Amino acid sequence: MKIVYLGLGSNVGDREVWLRKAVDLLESRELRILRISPAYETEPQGRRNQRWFLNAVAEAETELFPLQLLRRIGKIEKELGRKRLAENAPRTIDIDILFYGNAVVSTAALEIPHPRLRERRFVLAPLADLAPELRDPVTRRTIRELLAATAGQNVRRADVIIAARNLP
Ligand code: PH2
Ligand code: MG
Ligand code: MG
Repeated sequence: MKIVYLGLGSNVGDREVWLRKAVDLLESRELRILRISPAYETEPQGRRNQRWFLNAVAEAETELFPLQLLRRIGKIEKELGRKRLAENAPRTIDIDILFYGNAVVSTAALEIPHPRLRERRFVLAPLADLAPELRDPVTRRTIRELLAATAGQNVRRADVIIAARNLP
């Protein structure tokens, strides 16, 4: 069993509904959702002229291997109507593997930890709510330290709760 952190983001339609549906579809015998962070309203990074995102992070326990998890995530994104029109295009749902235990994976299909998480406040703020002392296995910095280095990107706590159906 590995502890994994998944980044969730949506900026199309009813964003909080997409996040809730993603969490419900992720939950399975092989992947148990343990905790969900508060949700954040976040300024789009990269392609700026699009709607703000709703972002959150899920902590889960899984027996799926990284590529199995990636395939499962891809199916869920497809089921929730994600169309890959262009890189960084608006999306109903984006689910990214942020951390997979302490594993470092570097292949063409998959990179773990997520290669851009260290400069993304929209990932680090919700992640720091769950695991501020978690250490990035590559830079050896904690999430708290990485978050402190990303001041300036606009993220605000949103007034919505993305609880999973079956959380204890
Ligand atoms: N995802 C991206 C690119 N830019 N910006 C915000 N605020 N939130 C995201 O989830 C996001 C982004 C690529 O996946
Ligand atoms: Mg992404
Ligand atoms: Mg993605």
